[in-house]
Amino acid sequence: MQNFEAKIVKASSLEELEEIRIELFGKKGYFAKEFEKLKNLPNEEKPKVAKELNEAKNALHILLQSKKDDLLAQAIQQRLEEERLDLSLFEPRELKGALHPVKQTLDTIIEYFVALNYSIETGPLVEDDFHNFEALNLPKHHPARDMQDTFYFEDGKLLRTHTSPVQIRTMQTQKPPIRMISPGAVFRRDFDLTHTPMFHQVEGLVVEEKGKVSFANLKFILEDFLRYMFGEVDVRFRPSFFPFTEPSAEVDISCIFCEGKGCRVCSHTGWLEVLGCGLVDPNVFAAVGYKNVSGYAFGLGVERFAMLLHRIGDLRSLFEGDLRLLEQFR
Ligand code: 2U9
Repeated sequence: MQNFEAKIVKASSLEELEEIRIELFGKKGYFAKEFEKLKNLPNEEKPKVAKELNEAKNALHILLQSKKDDLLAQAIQQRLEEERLDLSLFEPRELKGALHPVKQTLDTIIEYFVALNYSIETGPLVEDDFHNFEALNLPKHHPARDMQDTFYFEDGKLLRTHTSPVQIRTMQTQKPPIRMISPGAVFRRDFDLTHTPMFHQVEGLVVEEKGKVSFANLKFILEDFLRYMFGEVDVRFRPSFFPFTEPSAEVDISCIFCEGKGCRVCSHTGWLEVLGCGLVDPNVFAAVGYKNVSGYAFGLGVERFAMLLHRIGDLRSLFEGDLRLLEQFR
């Protein structure tokens, strides 16, 4: 009996185990023979031996069954190992998407103004002369209207050259107070190292009852915004000119590359120009029929912000769709 137990335990395959089973429980097997022998025993011994035989039979049966379960599990495991699929044939490349750095920058800018309760306004890319130029105090002979700078359609419509027409449309449909930004794509006939025919702007406009907003409010908001975007930079306002604002200013931050000491990026001036702004010209308010109001406005180029924030040296790399650039922004 011991012998059988050892044999079962040592069995290394299902076939071997099956042979042992037949040897034990088959028609001509060990137990069949043993039970057969019972006949020859004296009657008084029969129950005792039969009981012992039955117990041994049951015990071996259980042992055999559990050994069979083990060997089956092993066989399955082995088959899994042997039939394992080599999925590396299908190169497990990361194809996860990412927001384009311009879009990320746009989102960062928008978040600042949304927190200050500015609304986000959008408008058509194809504009008319009135909304893109006339209402913005850009007179008929202004160089910006030149075929050289603007994409015109045959019917006189044009691709907007700034997002300012959105502010005009907003003032035409809403009463003051206005507190809005207009993010979006704009188009100019310009293509060189620092210009692309399409780029993105965010412009802002605040209009209140006359006397309620001043250049000081504009200065405060823009200084705070620029420090939100670029960290602890110095900010300076230089007098400038735009047809739609009076007075106007261009806004510089201390160079974030050399901290104002002077380097190649800031042309050794220590300053980077990042914004234009001003108080809205009265002619613009007149064009939309606003009376007794004052307001301020500003504008920025999103690609320029993205380049400064992410230290991107060449504007064109933002438009080439090269995955090696984009993968760095995941
Ligand atoms: C209305 C009134 C005033 C928007 C303004 C600028 C100054 C400006 C440039 C920055 C870099 C354009 O992207 S850029 O090339 N913008 O300097 N934009 S004030 O003024 C407005 C707009 C709309 C009704």
